[in-house]
Amino acid sequence: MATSVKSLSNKESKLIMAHMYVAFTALFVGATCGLLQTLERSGKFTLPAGIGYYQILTVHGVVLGLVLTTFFILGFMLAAQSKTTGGLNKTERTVAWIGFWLMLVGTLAAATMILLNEATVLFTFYAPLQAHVVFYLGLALVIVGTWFEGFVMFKRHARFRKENPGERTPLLSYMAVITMLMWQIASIGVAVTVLFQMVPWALGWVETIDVLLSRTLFWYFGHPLVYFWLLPAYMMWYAIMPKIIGGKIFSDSLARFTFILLLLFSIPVGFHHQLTEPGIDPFWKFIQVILTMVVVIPSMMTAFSMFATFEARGRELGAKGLFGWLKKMPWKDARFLAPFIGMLFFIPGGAGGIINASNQMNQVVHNTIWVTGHFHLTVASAVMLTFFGITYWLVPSITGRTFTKTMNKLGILQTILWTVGMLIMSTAMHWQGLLGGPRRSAYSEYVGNADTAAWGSYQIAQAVGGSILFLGMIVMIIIFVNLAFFAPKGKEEFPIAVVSNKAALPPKVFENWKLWIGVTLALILFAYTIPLIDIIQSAPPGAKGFKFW
Ligand code: HAS
Ligand code: CU
Repeated sequence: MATSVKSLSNKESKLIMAHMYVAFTALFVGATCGLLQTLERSGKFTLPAGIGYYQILTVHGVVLGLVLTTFFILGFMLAAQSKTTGGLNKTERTVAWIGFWLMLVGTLAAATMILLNEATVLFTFYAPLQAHVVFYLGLALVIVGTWFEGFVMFKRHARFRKENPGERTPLLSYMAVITMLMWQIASIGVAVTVLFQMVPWALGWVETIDVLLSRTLFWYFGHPLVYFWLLPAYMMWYAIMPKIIGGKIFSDSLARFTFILLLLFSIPVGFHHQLTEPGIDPFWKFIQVILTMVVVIPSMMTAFSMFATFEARGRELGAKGLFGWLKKMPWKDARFLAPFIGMLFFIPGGAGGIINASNQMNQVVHNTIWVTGHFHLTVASAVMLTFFGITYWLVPSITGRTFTKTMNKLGILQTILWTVGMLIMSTAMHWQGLLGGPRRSAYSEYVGNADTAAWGSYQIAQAVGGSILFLGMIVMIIIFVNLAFFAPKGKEEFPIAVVSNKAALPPKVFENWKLWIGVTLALILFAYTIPLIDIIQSAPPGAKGFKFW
């Protein structure tokens, strides 16, 4: 049966927990830097020992945006896939371990360079800022490591299909495959700019770099990167949330179709990060903005599915009216509360995204701290609260422990702290952004300017929010350590929901991978070929490397 939950071998549990240890170490380091940033920007605090604001900001972005997410996501997806398909064989496990070690060595190399102040280039490592070559090589290793783990997931899915012909493939495995397909295709872009542009330039083999080309290759990867964070949260919303509220998956086929659309449309949209960048033909910016609006649709479908799931369950329990289901939800269960609040955050987060993608409005918000507010609603709230919710059952079910009532209470407290902290911080960021407050910038005092004087109170609010978030992070670490090492032994459920309509098998074409990869590549070629030719042919003289720190 595709939907039954399988048990994992000890060897596989080790593999998954290895990912989680790195992820939560990253949470601790990254969120601590986050606190320091908000304090510094408040103007009331100066970093000690000559540590630079931008160095801390680089640690924060790289460690949370790239390390925490990637390790958590791969660990979670390996677990979800194994629980539904029946686990990895020895070769698959070995390949996954190779991937893990490549990622870890790459992470440590990049992190060392940042700590040595040799790579203070922020998480987007935009040229012409130039880092130490080891930083770039470290990033490349991380990417290559993820490819190994991605291939393991492809292989595991294919093996399930071969061993169970004609059966519905497990939804979570299907979703993991789509997520990794999107990731592998997208990360080729960043690998190319890192290996062929940045490494030779950082080594001094070439003197200059084509800045626009490198940023374009980065954003070809950068937007799917944010969906690489989001899709695993969607996996939880579609396939696990229904089980936690005692319901069923509203529609398995709709969920799969949503993921197909996300694969097709997440990549050919990178220009919406470059709308203010000169050198890209406005026509192609316009095309990619339209494609951006198309990639919003599967998220709208997700919102619809989630409402349907909640309402169906609510009505089963006797709820009436449009929002009667709200009263029937398990509010006291942290496994529900955290991801549910995540969903609520995603409503303004997504709306903000549509504002960003609208050309004229982008001119107002681009490079202001509004954008920082946007991604703290999306990745740092919607996604992270969902990941915290996942941790509450994932970790104990793997370590053979239980999520006790006390820990559940702490989980509720952590959700409240995160919610309040993020509401204060991200609202202040959005508002200050509308007043022109810059992003990616330390505290600055433009004395005597009436416009900028208004920023101060918002920066204080961000420090207040940041401090509450720091407390939330500490509570989360306490819960994680408890679940990993100290909670009482027992059997924690790995909640996987069943489909409401078992008879309706998903259309066969959904597993036609050649077709979906083909359409994805065709869309990418359509959106990128001509503008890339333009960019390369009319490139201005390249830029020398700069180290401003
Ligand atoms: Fe974004 C910048 C556009 C989604 C992350 N974004 C960023 C950056 C990050 C980021 C990190 O067009 C900064 C990068 C940098 O450093 O420069 N974004 C969008 C659009 C969407 C979007 C159109 N972003 C995300 C997600 C992210 C993320 C997801 C991370 C996880 N973003 C942009 C643009 C920029 C940008 C521009 C560049 C700005 C600039 O100028 O630099 C959309 O995909 C959003 C669609 C989402 C929805 C919401 C659906 C709602 C759901 C919840 C349902 C709730 C329920 C509960 C069921 C339409 C699914 C209901 C219960 C009740 C009681 C009501
Ligand atoms: Cu984007």
